[in-house]
Amino acid sequence: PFLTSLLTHPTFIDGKCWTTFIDDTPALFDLVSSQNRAQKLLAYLGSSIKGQIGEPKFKGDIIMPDLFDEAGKKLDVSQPCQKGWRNIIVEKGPEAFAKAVRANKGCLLMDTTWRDAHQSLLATRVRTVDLLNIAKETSHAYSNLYSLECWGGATFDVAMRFLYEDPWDRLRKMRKLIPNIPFQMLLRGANGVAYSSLPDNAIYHFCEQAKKHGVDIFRVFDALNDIDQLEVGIKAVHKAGGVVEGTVCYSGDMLNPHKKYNLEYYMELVGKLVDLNIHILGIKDMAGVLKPRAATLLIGSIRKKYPDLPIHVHTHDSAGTGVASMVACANAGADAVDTATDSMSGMTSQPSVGAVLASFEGTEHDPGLNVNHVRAIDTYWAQLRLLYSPFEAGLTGPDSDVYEHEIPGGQLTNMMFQASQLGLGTQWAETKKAYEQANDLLGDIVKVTPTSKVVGDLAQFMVSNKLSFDDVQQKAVELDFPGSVLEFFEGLMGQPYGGFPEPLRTNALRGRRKLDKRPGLTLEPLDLQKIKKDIHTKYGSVTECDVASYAMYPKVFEDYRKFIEKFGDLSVLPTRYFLSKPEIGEEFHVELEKGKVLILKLLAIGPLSDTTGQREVFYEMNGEVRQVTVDDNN
Ligand code: 3PY
Ligand code: ZN
Repeated sequence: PFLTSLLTHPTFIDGKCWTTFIDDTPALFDLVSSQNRAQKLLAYLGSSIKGQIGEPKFKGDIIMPDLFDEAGKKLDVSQPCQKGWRNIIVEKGPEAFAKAVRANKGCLLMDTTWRDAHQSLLATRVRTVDLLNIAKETSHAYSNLYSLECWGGATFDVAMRFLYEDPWDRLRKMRKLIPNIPFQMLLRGANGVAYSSLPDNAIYHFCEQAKKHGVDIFRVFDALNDIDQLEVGIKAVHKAGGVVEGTVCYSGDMLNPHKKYNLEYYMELVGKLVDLNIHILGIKDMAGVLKPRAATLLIGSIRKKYPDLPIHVHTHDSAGTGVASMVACANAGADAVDTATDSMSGMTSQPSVGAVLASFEGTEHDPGLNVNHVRAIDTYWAQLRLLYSPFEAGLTGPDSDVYEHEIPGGQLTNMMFQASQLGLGTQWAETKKAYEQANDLLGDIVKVTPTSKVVGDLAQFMVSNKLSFDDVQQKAVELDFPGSVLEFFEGLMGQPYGGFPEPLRTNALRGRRKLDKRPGLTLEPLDLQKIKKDIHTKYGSVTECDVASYAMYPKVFEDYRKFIEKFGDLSVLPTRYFLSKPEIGEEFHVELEKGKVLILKLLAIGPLSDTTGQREVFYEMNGEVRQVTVDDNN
């Protein structure tokens, strides 16, 4: 390609080449690099010939919404909106922001569409390009949001593992297009965005990068509400200068006097969080089990004891009571609640923004959003939901059984998806029952990533081995428990409230260690300088963000870097072609970078060779025929 680039350069053709022409003409290399990128892209497109991901239900061009002002004049959204709550954070800092939120009359909203909603409905698969395409409009339509939840949780690992994207790149690009709305992320306390505890220095380093590259508000939780684990994340966010939303995970049913987690438990935990100087209190109802009357009692009690503490409530709409619960929270004194755009809401996701706005209409809770703008943005998401249809779990309605099994929203969708893929539809009821029993066996623990996985793994283990509650207790010494269950019993996820169940823990561990303090105290600090050097040696370039990614997910990060070495940056590829193959003869465009557009057409797919396991795929690229050899086995 370099030779072609040189031989076709106008200066070369004119015979006016000078000796340093190559050195003085970096555009030659640009061309080489775009040709390389184009070839890598074709290789990826060729590999999708197998159609390994799935056919979206939506295939046309996405129609972008227009926003209109009160007088019916079209709003100019060519530039991002500059007005919003983030200005207070930037100009005056987290304390001033917390005060302003508390002083605000209405009940503000956080939009979860960019994180939890797609994590809970579409296996976290929404790609950066589809977020960026609606970013400027969102900055205008949602300018009065408390925050836009758009990072952390599962998005971090899924971005690299399944979307072949750099989560940091996503963060920086979103930030550029939405300067006015606070960005919120979900931080799993001492686990960062990973599934088990990391050395403290990795958490501090991660939070520093996250704040630097665009996160404003950090919702810090721990999957067992273990205050020592929470403290690590909270201190790291304080140090980084972020807004600390210290969070209580709500579990069980505090209205039921026989249940473990009662009002007293929650009030004590809130007290401990307040002592850690949190700016905002988060109440995280990850399974959607906070019934309206419980919401009134819980939020009302916190409000009474801590009149100055801003309260932000999160729920999932699994049973269908999400809107009623959020209204109850607002009535009881919550300052902000979570919703998702209508077409990405409901069931395992958050309650719909349209329904909450309608419920707040004419009350003192007005969140200050323009309903028409909110609905206009939803027309975009309705199309995206169809575009991502291969990741739908096939939920058909609410599930009030959640009050018994307490499976968190995202996990419920995942488990259903797996059950339907395995053709275990009939075993689904059994799996839910087993989940409930597994939770009881483990001591009725708080269930959210990563402890929800422990309960889910034990439930599946019980179903597939036909083990009853009593069987597990009686045969524990001889059972090969799933790894996550053993890690939990070892204490690698922190200490559960009320302690570990005995003798099950001892019988299952069979001599393995038992931690009685937070795991971080026994972990050696990561050598971040060495990680940086190693990445540089292996891949030629490295940033502090890469180091943070590696610290969270060493293997996933390395696989991602190898993948992009082979196929290049796929973030430029429209989602339709990222997910599935084009039709023969279908023309489509890919903008490699501003002004460098590839016009592509799939011409033909050759037969599979028995001897090599490969096939030839033919494309037309900017008018020229290109051929790629595709390995059908990778
Ligand atoms: C996560 O940790 O990713 C969650 O969404 C927990 O609710
Ligand atoms: Zn959630």
